[in-house]
Amino acid sequence: MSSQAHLGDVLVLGLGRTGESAARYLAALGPGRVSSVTLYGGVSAQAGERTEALEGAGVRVVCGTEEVSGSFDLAVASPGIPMDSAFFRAARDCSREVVSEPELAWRESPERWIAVTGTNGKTTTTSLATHLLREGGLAARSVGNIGTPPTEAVPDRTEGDWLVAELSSFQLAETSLFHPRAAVLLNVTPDHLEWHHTMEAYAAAKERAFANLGAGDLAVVSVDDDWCRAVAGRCEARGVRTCRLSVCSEPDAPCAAFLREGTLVVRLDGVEHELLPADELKIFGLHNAENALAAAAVALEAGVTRDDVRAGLRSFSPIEHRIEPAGTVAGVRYVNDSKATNTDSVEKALTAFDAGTIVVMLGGHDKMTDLASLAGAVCERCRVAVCFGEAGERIAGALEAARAERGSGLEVLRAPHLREAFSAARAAARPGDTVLLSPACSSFDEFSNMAERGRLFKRLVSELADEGALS
Ligand code: UMA
Repeated sequence: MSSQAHLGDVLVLGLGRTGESAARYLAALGPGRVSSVTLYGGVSAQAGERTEALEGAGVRVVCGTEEVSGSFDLAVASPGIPMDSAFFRAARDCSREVVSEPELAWRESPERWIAVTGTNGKTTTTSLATHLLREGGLAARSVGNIGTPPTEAVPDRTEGDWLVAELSSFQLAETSLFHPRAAVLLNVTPDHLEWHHTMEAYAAAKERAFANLGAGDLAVVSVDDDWCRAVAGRCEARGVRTCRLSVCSEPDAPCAAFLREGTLVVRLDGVEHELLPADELKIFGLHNAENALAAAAVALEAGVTRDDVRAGLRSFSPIEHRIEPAGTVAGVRYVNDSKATNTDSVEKALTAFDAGTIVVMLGGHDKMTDLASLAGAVCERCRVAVCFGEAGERIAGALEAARAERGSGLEVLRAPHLREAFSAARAAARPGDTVLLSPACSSFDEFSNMAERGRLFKRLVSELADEGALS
């Protein structure tokens, strides 16, 4: 299933999941396709079992430096390494071309890719699209930012299977030939500005998913925010079949995905597929109806029948750490939304619960994003906010300012870390309330990643349930 171009001397940057997978994939191609594979792990990378295993597979590994030397035909960069970093620049200076790992995987095996991007909702949409394809009897695998580097999936591909790739702006920024059969853009709101510096650069990276789409492909693009609407317009102007995605209106276009009186409807080339009422989905909130519409559109495009799409939409459960029900104790519902690492994601999560019944837990590593819009939404929808971690004080300050401005009754509490924040939230919650961990921050001040933070939250809920059972 792979192309036969000779790749020459290849450089791999980064020793995380991406770098390891790319290096292994390349080394396994053998001398017929690759002359050499060199991996630079960066300053923080250290020699150990992983590097020994890679060396055993034929990869030359260099750790502890960002000063790349040599001459390479191709470099494959890990997404976490910013394009303007000294490490990336050093690699670019000695390579004929630098690509991201999904671009390499696509070049090797370009058939039947679906790309999903956007600031929020990517993971849910990717998982749901994979689920719907499988419901329709097609082999499908989720890859990319969701966790499995695409090069890990390429060698196992079988005839007729699909790769549904969740792609971050980092991964898309270094694509050039990438050409999926369908691509989804859910939304563009401020995030990762420390990597891209400007919203224009961030949005342009996301738009790269559509750069090579043609008339026979399908672009599924939200028209509910300005950045995305502009992308939809540009796709249409180029003659790309564009499915206008909206949960606010019914787009007047031959391809569209929207809600009609609360029911999910996808129209492809003028043919309407009425799916099911949004309140029959197990994933809550308007943004999840949008994710479901996008996933349904690409599944129908791939040939899944309306009945199978319907059945799959009905059976799909929330994914871990994304508005994930974590249990109800003493009449209080606990919800783990640890994956909400930016303000827009939290604002969306808040719409999934009744206003005035939410005790929200906010905080973590401070990304220094603007908090005005979040603070307004929290005042509008929450009864209590517990602010914790490195960003806790800044968030509490923003909430108090918004409260004074709006005259809202929001109670603002402070706690040093997640554990204490959980205790404060539990104490403040009344039966019928929802305690929602939707932190608006990354987790790195206290945890290795957002999954660890979400797991601690869930453990605290189950300890509470156990205490309740004993008392
Ligand atoms: N490194 C440096 N300098 C840097 C950054 C990284 O030297 O400034 C090197 C180090 O060797 C480090 C390695 O690169 O060990 C790590 O590479 P990486 O940060 O690109 O991480 P990977 O382990 O390869 O994981 C990446 C994605 N990570 C990022 O984009 C930061 C994972 O997304 C993805 O699941 C994985 O590839 C497989 O495709 C995670 C993520 O946080 C979930 N994504 C961001 C998000 O969702 O907000 C975009």
